[in-house]
Amino acid sequence: MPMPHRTFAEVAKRRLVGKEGSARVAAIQALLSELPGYRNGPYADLRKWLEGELDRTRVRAKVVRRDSLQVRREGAAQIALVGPPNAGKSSLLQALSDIQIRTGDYAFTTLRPVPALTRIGGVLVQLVEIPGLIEGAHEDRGGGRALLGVLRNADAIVFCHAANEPPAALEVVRREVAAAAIDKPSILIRTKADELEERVDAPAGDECLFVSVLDDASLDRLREAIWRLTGLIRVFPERAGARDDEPFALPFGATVADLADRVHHDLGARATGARIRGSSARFDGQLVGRGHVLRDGDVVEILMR
Ligand SMILES: Nc1nc2c(ncn2[C@@H]2O[C@H](COP(=O)(O)OP(=O)(O)OP(=O)(O)O)[C@@H](O)[C@H]2O)c(=O)[nH]1
Ligand SMILES: [Mg+2]
Repeated sequence: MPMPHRTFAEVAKRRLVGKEGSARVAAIQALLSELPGYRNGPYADLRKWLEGELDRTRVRAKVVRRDSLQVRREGAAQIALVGPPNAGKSSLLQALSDIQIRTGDYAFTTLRPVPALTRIGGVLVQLVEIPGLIEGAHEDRGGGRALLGVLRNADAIVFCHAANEPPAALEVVRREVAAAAIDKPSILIRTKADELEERVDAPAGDECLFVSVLDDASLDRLREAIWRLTGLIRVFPERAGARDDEPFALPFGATVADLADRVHHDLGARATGARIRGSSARFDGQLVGRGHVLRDGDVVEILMR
């Protein structure tokens, strides 16, 4: 008995998320070999889609070699890690996701933007290490213009700076970002906090977080700070009394109708309101209209005509 085609499509998407190049090709080929061989109907459509993905992946692999700076957006938001060389950006990327990346105790270990997906409270967020922003980057020194171009596409920035280094190196990077007229929501983190003999205060006016890849609690705080930076909210639909494990990520200010629309476009028009629990509810099980504004963490049972 083959897997229902809808389930197969879900499984396929899950297995491909975050994969590029040869890993993606291998995953697609494995999926194709598992697909029942019908020549018509939904399985044939899936086969066509997978074969198309195979071609697109191979084309991308070639393009990537020529113009390695493009980063394909994935996940609910794209957050750039920016900072001086050797600040520990790659180490953070590695600690927050399952990619393998070179880290090293010297400058310019990473030469190209590197994306990685991290899961925050059930939502995938894409992190991108932006390497090598040196003085004069906005005038294209060190290929800076293309790197800044990648940064321009991001939704927000995490400035990374080693806690035991003087702030001058970070200032260089910040000046280049400002000179390129890139102005996005950002936070500052002080990395390698485990190397500090005693905790120093953050510069006034900055939201600043001390992080060490050796300290899981600090990484959890960083995840939450990154989530706040996305400006998104996580909302859990509830069906037949059971809460979905995977939340939907919606823009700040989203309503019950917006959630219904995302769950299924059919539902958007049909939703009359919802029964909600969570911080936007005055009490558990409150009945609200379709225009009710949701908050992060709400559990929502959509009611419809
Ligand atoms: N003690 C300690 N060392 C760290 C931490 N994070 C990174 N490092 C070390 O700092 C060095 C630089 O780390 P990377 O992650 O390569 O830094 P990067 O910012 O990606 O550097 P470039 O790609 O060269 O710009 C490596 O030797 C890491 O092992 C940390 O939290 N604690
Ligand atoms: Mg690096």
